[in-house]
Amino acid sequence: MRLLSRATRRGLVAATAAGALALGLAAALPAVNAMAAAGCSVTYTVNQWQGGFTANITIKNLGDAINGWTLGFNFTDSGQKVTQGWSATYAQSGAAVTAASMSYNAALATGASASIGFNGSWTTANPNPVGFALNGVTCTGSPMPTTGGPSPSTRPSGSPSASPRPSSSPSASPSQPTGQTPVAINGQLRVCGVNLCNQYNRPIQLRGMSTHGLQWFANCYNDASLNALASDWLADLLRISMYVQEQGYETNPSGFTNQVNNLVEEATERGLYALIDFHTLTPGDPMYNLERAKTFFAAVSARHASKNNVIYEITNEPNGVSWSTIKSYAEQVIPVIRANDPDAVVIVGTRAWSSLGVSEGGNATEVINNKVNAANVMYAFHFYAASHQANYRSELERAAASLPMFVTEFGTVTYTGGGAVDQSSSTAWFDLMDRLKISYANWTYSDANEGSAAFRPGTCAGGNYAGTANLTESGNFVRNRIRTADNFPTS
Ligand code: IDC
Repeated sequence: MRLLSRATRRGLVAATAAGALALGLAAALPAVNAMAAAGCSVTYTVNQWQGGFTANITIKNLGDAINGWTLGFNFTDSGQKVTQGWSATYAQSGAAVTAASMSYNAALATGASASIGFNGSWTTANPNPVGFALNGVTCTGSPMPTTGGPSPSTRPSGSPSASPRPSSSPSASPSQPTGQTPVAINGQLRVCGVNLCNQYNRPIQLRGMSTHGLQWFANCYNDASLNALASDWLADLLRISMYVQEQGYETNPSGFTNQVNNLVEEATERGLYALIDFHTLTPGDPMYNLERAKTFFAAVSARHASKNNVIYEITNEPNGVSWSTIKSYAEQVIPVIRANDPDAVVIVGTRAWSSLGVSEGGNATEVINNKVNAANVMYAFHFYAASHQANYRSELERAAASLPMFVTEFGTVTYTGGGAVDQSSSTAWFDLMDRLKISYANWTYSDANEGSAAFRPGTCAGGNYAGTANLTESGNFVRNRIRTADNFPTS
C-alpha cells in the first residue's frame, strides 16, 4: 500500500528573538491554553534576471489548524509587480500584496505547509519583501496567541521580526512526501548508461499515464482523479500534456504555465514523478516554437528547481524535420532548464512523431551517431500498438542498447487515438518495455470519446475514478499492467 499522507512533522524551528519573546509571553499568560494559537514561518526564494524574477514561497502553519488563509507581504521596491501567480489568488495595491488560498490548499493543519509562487517584474533592485503575515498574524517562525498583548500584525513591516527566514534555515524546507511513494523510494533520478536510475544508482522503470490536452480535459485532473491514479492505479508517473498549438499554450502562456505548475504540485503531493510535456505536434518543426519553449521552460524549471520529481519533455513529436534540427533545438532549450535545475532528466523527441525516424523511413542510427550534446538526456519513443508492430519493437530494442529510451506516450489502439485495443500487440509492447526497464506513460488518463481514453465519456463530470466501473477496455487493460508490483531497488 502506498501512503498518500504528506509529512506533517514539524521541522526544527530556530527561534528568532521575536519568537522567543512570544513564547515567553505565552508562558506568562495563564489563559493562553484556551486561546487559539496562530503562527507561521515563511520561506521566500527568488531566481531573478534583468527585469524579472520568480519567487517561490513556502508557508508553514505553526498555529492551530486553519481552513482558508491569506498571506500578506510588502515589496520594499515600489517598482515590483506580481505579473503571474500560482497556487493562490494574488492582489496587489501599491507595494502591498495578498495571496489567498485556493480550494485545494485552503486547509492547513498544524505543521503543514503550502507552496505558492509568482513571477514578477522589477525596475531597480529586488530585495526580499517584508511583513509576511498569515491571516493578519506576522510570521515570526513561532506560535503565539491570537489575542492578548500587542497585536503582532501591527508591527511596522520593516521590523526584523517580520523579515522572511533565510532560505537556508532548517525550518524552511518544505515537507516532503514520506512512506512508500515512488518518489519517496527513488528520489532524484538520473540517466546511468542506457537506463533511468534511482537515488541508489539502480535502473528502474516508471509506469504511468498521460493527461489529454489540458485545454480540453482540465476537468479530468483533480484531487479525486489524481488520488485514484496514485492509490488505485498505483502509478509512478503523471505526464502533463500541454499542447502548444490547437488552443493551447500559445493562446495564453501564463494560464497554461499555471495549469502545468499546479499539476506538478498535485503530483508532488502524491509522491508521483511529474513529466512536463511541451506537446508540439503541428507544425512538426520544433524550431517554430523555440522562443515559446525557452520562455515556458525557464518559468517551470525555476518554479520546480528544488523538487526531485520533475522530468522535462521538451518536444512531443517532431515530424517533417531532420534529426539535426531537433538536436539543435534541444541544445538551445536544455541550457535554459539546466540554468535553474541542473540535475533534472530531460527527454528529447525523435524524428517522425518520436518513432526514432521509422515512420518517415529512417531508423535510430542517426541519433546513435549524433547524440544530443548534454548530460542526463533521454530520447522519446512513441507507439500506438494497433498501428505499430514488430518492426517498431525491434528498432526500439536495437536503439535501447545504445540510447536511454523513454516511452513518453503510447496507445493500445491506432495512431489516430481511436479504434479497438490491439491486445496482442499491446501485450508484446508491455513485455518488451518491462524486460528493458523502459519507462512509459499511456495516452490518455481522460474520458475523451476515443478508444485510447482510459475512462468512459462522462466520467470526469461524474467524478468517480477509482476501481474499474468507469474504465474503457484500454483503461482496464493498462491499469492492470500499471498496478503490477513495482520492483524498485533500495540499495
Ligand atoms: C490526439 C487526441 C485527439 C486529438 C488529436 C489532435 O487523441 O483527441 O483530436 O490528438 O490534437 C499522438 C499525439 C497526440 C494524439 C495521439 C492520438 O502525441 O497528441 O492525440 N497521437 O492521435 N501521436 C501519435 C498519436
